[in-house]
Amino acid sequence: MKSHPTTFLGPPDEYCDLNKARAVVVPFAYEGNVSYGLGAAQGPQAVLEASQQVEFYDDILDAEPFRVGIGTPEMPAIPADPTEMIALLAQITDGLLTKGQFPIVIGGDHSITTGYVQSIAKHHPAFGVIQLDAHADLREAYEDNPLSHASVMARIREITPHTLQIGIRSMAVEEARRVKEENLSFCTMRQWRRGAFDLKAGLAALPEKVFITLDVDVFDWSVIASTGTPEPGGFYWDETLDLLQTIFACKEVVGCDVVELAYRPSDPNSPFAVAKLIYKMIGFKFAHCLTPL
Ligand SMILES: [Mn+2]
Repeated sequence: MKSHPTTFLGPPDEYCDLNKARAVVVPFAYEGNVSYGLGAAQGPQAVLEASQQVEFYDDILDAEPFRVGIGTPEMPAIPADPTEMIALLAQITDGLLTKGQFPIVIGGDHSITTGYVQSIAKHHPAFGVIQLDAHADLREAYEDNPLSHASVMARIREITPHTLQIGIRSMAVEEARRVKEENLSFCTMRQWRRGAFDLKAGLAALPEKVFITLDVDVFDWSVIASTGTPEPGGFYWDETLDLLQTIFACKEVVGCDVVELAYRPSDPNSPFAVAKLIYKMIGFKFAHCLTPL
C-alpha cells in the first residue's frame, strides 16, 4: 500500500526511514532566475506526487530498488538570495554524504547544482561532473548574474576541471569558443546521433568518482515537455536509461541531481517521467545490492 504523498515513491514505512535509507531524494524548489518558462518551483512537489504511481518493481533490474531504503526530507525553506541558497543546499547534501547516504536532488532551476557539487568536493578530492543538458551553461555570467542557471557549468568548472557535457544543442558563441579553446570533453546532440562521440573514451578520461547533473531539457519533448528553456531534438527515454546504466556501471556515481522540470497543470506526463527516471537512477546506483526475483 502506498500512503505517503510527500514521500518519494510512497514505500512501506520501514523503507522510507530517513535515518536508515541509503538513498535520499531531496526536494529543492528554487526558482531564482529561470529565463523563459516558469514553474520550476513546483517541480519537486509534482515529482513526489507523480512518484506515487511508479511501480516498485524495475523491469530492467528485475528487482525492487526501494528495498535499499529511500528517504525524503521535508522541503526546506529556501532563501531567495542565490549565494545563501547554494550554501543551504551544500549544507543539506554535506549532512547526508557525511552519514554515507546517496542524495538525489530534485530542482529547482539549474543554479542549485553548484551547492551540491561544493559538498561533493568536500568529500572527494578528485571527481568529475557529467552534465546531460541541451545547453552548455558555460557563460561566465548571464544577465549579469554569475550564479544564473545559464552559468552553472562555468561555476562547476571552477570546482573541478573534469567535466563531460552530453546532449548540447544550444550555445552562445562565447560558449562554443570556450569549448574549443579549452578543449572540453563535449558531445553535441548531433554528434551523439551520428555516433561521432566515443563515450567509452569520454568516461575513461574522467576520475573514477563522478557526479551526474541531468537537466531535463536534454530530453526530446516526447519524453519531457515541461521545462524552462525547451529545445527541439534530444534524448529518448530508452537510450537515456542505457546511457545512465553505462555511467553507473563504469563509474562510482557519488551524487546526482535532476533539474529544470517546470510544473504545468496541463502536463502530468513530465513529472511522472522525472519520478520514474529518479527511481531508475536509484536502481542503477544500488544494482549490486539488489536481489533479483
Ligand atoms: Mn542546464
